[in-house]
Amino acid sequence: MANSFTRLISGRNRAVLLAGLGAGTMATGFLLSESGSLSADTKKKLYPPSADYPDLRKHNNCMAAALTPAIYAKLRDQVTPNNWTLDQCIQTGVDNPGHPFIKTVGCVAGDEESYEVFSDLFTPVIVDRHNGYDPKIMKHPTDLDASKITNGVFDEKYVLSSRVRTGRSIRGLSLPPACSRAERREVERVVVTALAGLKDDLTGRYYSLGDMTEHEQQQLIDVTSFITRHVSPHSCCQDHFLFDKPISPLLTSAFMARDWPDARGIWHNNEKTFLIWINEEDHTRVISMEKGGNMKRVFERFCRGLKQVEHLIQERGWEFMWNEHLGYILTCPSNLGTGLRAGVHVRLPNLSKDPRFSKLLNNLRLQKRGTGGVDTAATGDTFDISNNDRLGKSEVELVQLLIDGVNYLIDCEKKLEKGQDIKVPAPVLQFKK
Ligand SMILES: *[C@@H]1O[C@H](CO)[C@@H](O)[C@H](O)[C@H]1NC(C)=O
Ligand SMILES: CC(=O)N[C@H]1CO[C@H](CO)[C@@H](O)[C@@H]1O
Repeated sequence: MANSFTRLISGRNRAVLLAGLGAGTMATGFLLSESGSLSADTKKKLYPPSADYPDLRKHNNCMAAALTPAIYAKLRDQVTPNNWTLDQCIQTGVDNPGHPFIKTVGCVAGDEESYEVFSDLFTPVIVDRHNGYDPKIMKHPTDLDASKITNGVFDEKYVLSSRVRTGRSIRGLSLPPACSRAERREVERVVVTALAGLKDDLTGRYYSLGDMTEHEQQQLIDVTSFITRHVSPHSCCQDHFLFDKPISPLLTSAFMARDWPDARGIWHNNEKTFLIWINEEDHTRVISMEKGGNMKRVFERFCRGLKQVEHLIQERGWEFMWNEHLGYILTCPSNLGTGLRAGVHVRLPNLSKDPRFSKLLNNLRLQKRGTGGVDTAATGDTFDISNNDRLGKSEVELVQLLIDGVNYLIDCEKKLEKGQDIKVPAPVLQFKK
């Protein structure tokens, strides 16, 4: 009796069931009805993949563009070592068709191995999302040497604040869509223990979301409101408010809001210029930021902090998820590679009214968002300008690209102020030949 059941069920439920069986056979029926995934797995096998294929006819996302009945048939019954499935990867993209003009990503990884086991789906998604970067043949460069940056201090008449963020995942633990409560708490423990070893200007402390007092919350809102977070419509990865349980269907359909706020929190240094969010959309999100235009200093602190954090977790026997084709492994395929978004808040009242603004940003491989939320993008004078790419270029290259691009935008703004004409530059190449 026990054998025929246990063969059908996944690891986590299996442990519960076996424990239950020890308590007596009467427990079996009870545990079966409690175990959602047991019935789901059992039922699924009764139907062929063609009968399970999702209806994607109205969808505009990379997953829907890449998935075919043949890929689905091949992958539906595969699992990663953590028993994560293709259907769990794509649920967010099935439930959220996207917008006719805004192509979302439409899938997430549950663990590092998802990218390998389901590569027939993830590879075309990555090629599509990362402008032709083919992870089967191309190699991703990593470079965290901030001394290579040139012209990294902006004119503060225009640039109000500077930020660099990325994510890092702890190898061996499931990613936020798939992690158990125990794994999530282990991520928090590993990272918070390591962060306690940061020294000098990086010394700081951790605030657990569940344990925070209202006073601490308000203080942190003051800190984080400066990061200004908004919804990026382009991916499942959004910068959102820390203190609220995520309500975006892109995230909830990716199972990322479970157990909120258990094992979530934010760490920051005493100067509030180096921050790490734990167990939000990624195991960690690492942010270096300050007011003003000194992007070089922000990037220098970012690189130094990241290297120290990596060293500290390695001392305790852990490491970041990384490989030479995908770079740093994160939950959303759109963040693979560097995971890096370097951005400034910059005032461009004249240029932003010029019809060439979008083309200019496009050719410089920059992206714009409003600074007070998505709605302000069309009307405000101040924009959050950041690098568009994540994969195939190194951290140094992407930050330099942002710096050169923003300096170019500021030059254009100055020219327009004087009534002079501006030029749209030639498109920046995506990958090195
Ligand atoms: C995955 O499922 C298999 C088969 O039910 C089970 O033997 C294994 O322990 C599970 N692995 C994990 C990590 O839960
Ligand atoms: C040419 C032009 O549009 N100039 C404007 C640039 O922005 C400043 C500040 O908003 C305006 O005062 C100018 O009229």
